[in-house]
Amino acid sequence: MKTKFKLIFAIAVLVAVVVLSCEDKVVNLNGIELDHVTATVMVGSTLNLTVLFDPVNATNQNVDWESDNTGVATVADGVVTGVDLGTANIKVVSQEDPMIEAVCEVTVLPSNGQQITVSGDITTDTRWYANARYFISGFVFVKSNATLTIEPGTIIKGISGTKAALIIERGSKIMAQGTSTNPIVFTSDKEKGLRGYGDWGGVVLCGKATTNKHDDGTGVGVAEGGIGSEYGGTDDADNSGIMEYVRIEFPGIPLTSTANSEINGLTLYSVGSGTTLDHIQVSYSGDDSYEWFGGTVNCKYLVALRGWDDDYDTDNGFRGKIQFALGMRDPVSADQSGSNGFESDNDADGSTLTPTTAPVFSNITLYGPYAVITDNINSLFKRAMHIRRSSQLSVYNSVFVGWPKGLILDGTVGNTPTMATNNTLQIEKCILAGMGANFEQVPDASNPVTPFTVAQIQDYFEAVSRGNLDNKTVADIIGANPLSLTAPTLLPVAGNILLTTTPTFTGNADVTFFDKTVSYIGAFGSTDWTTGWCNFDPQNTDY
Ligand SMILES: [Ca+2]
Ligand SMILES: [Ca+2]
Ligand SMILES: [Ca+2]
Ligand SMILES: [Ca+2]
Repeated sequence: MKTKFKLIFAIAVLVAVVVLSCEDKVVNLNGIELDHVTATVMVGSTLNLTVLFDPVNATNQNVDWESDNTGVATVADGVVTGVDLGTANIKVVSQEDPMIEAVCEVTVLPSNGQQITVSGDITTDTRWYANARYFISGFVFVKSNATLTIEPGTIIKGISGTKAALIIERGSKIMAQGTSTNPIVFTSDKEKGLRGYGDWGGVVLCGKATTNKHDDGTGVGVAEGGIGSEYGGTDDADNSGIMEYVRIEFPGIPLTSTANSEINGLTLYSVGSGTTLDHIQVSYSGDDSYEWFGGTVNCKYLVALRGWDDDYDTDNGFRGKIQFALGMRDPVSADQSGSNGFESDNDADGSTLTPTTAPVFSNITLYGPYAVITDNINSLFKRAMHIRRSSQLSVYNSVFVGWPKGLILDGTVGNTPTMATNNTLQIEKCILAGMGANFEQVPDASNPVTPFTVAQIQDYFEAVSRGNLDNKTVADIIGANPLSLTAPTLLPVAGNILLTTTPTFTGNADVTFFDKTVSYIGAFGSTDWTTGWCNFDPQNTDY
């Protein structure tokens, strides 16, 4: 051969050898992984999953993709698209060896601003996301031991006209932990300026702690207002979850024409002491702002703004401890049942069934209508404290400002006056300021089982050992300016009697739950704990 052809032949041989040797070196696939084992994607958004081959130079890198729940997420060539809320397993399978596969669990989250309507029962663990808007329609029950977790900053609206309410049943939990700058807000679905009392129902927790209610004869009650969930049991340490930095606005709907058949802003049925409740504001409730029926849950940092009926209502054997609570009333809005700061019954019959209603309050400030204006007060406003029907409510280190009446120890039915006389019911280091009258006799003095006259109540309240005061004015407590309901000044000024009176934590207040290091009377010393998370003008807020 000529030299030129020898060269071409040699190159051809070399190429053939190289090709053959490459074909000999097929690299088998040992396994695959995905770059995520779990991932999230929003509805309508996509997520790219990357396959990691072992070895990286495996010859056959062809794969197939599949989703086990295409209603939640679809996948094509590693691109996952969120379809609806839920989870889907996205699987990638080797075409070389179908036994080689990898899976990513994809959780599909709401898109930003997505409107989600919730109705009926929640029976599995569920999360509500802050970037969505939730709408509650009708009674929504969390049941079957499910936990509802709500992210900080989540806004939930009750759909007006549907009797919307969120009910956490026995054994289930709510985990609603907002923050001081990013609270969770339950509110009306109406536009600002159009919201009102009772636009929706409210939040209801049912627990397994003891109550003297016995609808079934064994210490179990049935929640009122048409809810029908059972409450009560034998576990006073029961845990219904956590609510912190939560606002509940425009709730409290009177559901039927029957008395005592309403939903309050926050209703706590036999909620146990394992539950954490602090930094909660109920505003514009169409019934009581807070009502407890039995149970042992302790609470701190509560606000009742412009409630329709009572600020803090206790019944049926409730005996938790409450420290740092505020109430502010709209002088024009009050309830036919008589709007009180505290209203407390052992039960509706004034029976002596146990456990006895015996909550202990400390560091409470309850502003009545006269703290705001001095005339044209709704005549249905009654007392700062109406303790009746065998209740043994105790209150320490608290101030009550500007109510028509200060205190009534009502013996019309039951033995509440006896409980005061024997000092089971304790009121100490409290101030009544600017009352129309400090004390009130039972309505029908000729009829009460255990009469307790104004003079008797006064003797009880003014006993030197109790350290109470009842000769202060509204101005003594808040200064010359009336209380602003939309931008209240809550801290006492230097030298105010609230700051110069030493609190006491003895008797029924000698319990570990209370912060006994406080040096003041009422809900506030030098720190305004409403800052950042409370809203005193929810009527004019865009949600
Ligand atoms: Ca009520
Ligand atoms: Ca009430
Ligand atoms: Ca009540
Ligand atoms: Ca009432």
